[in-house]
Amino acid sequence: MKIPTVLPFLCALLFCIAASESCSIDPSYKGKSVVRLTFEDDDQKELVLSSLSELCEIKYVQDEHTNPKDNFVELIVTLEQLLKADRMMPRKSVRVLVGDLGAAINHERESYIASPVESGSAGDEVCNSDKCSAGTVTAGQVDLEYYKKYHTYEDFLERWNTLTKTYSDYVSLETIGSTHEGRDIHMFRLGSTSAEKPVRILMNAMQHAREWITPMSVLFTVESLAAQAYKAKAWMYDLEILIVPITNPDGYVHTHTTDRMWRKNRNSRDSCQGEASGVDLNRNWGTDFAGGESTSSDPCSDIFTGPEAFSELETQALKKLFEEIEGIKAHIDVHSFSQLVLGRWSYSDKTPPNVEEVDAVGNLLNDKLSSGGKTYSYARGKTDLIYLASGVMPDWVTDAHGVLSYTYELRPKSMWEGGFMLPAKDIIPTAEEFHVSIEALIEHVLKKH
Ligand code: 0X9
Ligand code: ZN
Repeated sequence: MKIPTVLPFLCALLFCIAASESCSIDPSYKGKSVVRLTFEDDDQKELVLSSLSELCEIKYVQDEHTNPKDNFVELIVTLEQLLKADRMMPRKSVRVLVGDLGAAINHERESYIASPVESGSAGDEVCNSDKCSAGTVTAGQVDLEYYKKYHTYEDFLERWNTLTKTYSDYVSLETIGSTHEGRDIHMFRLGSTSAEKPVRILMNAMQHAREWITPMSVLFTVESLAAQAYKAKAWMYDLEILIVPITNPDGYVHTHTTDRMWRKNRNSRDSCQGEASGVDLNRNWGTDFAGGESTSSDPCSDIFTGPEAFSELETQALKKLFEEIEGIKAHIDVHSFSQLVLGRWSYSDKTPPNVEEVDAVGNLLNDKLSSGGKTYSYARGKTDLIYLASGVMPDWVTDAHGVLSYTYELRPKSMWEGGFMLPAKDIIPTAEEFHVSIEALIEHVLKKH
């Protein structure tokens, strides 16, 4: 009689040993769920997480966004892990945010990414049918069709080039570096070439590959400013806007081809389970590098710092910009998600220089971002809204160059509303509120300098 009772236990044990040795979550995420676990205390957290890791690797989707007040983590889990968490914790503490992540990714691919027909042939004279309308650029207008879906890297390249042709007097596209896999890193330069010492603002999007809304939003601003300049040239005379739409092109391509949840670059210097480990570019900057706030020296971690500050070609390319281009008065590092504006410092609670201006502009930008009807929040240092982080870009920008610098976290507010997979219908409103905030930043900078 003992056999039937012991057998399931033995099987479970064997499964557990086998799983802990070999189970890693495959990048198709088929049948995997995204779950939020809210813990009563750190002891419970440790117990539950170590039990789940016996079944399969623990894959955090957004540990970094853990609200320091509410002790929770968001994980991608197998069904077995989900059931185990459910057994170990009160029901209300286990919240399934995405039932089938693999299915959600497939849905996004099928419905939210423009096909080459929709986005191709931008500006081509032959392209005068409805099929091509998403790729058309008409001088003086922002083409909203293009912003109804997400785009592949190749589509972006085509679009960027068309924009520079349409607005050749005030928009150019430069190569500021190249990546580990040999892709160019591009930068738009918008504004007048006539001013001797223009005031400059620099923005870069997508240090993190999975944050797809970010290049869409900054591109919308490029198009909006270019259209505005076409209609009323005067406003750009003393101003130059520099925009790096995709800081991490290798990572972005990887999110389309292989792993939608990929965050880092694709450096293969170190490996993780036989694959390129990549480096978290927003932990690779020189201020408080590897300082221990949300960093890891484990190549498999999403917050892997790399071997030393500026070890990566992408961070080197942007660093060089700050060293070579004079007159940069403000900088925005564009991320998603959480609807936040984050001022300095990221790595510590210390008061930043010019704290009044940092807070006043941070609040202003935050109000403008909230103009589209969604609530954004402004914070700096460690608050209920955000953890500290070492080696991040805006800290270095302020620290090394004294430039006013913010992190944006665009829509949505939570994983519940899509997380990195913001529904395509929200691209335009997000891009519009982003643009409104950039106009306010331009006004501030022009008034001051
Ligand atoms: O962790 C990051 O690099 C940024 N968040 S994200 O989810 N897009 O990865 C935030 C960086 C700034 N962090 C703080 N001010 N704490
Ligand atoms: Zn990010």
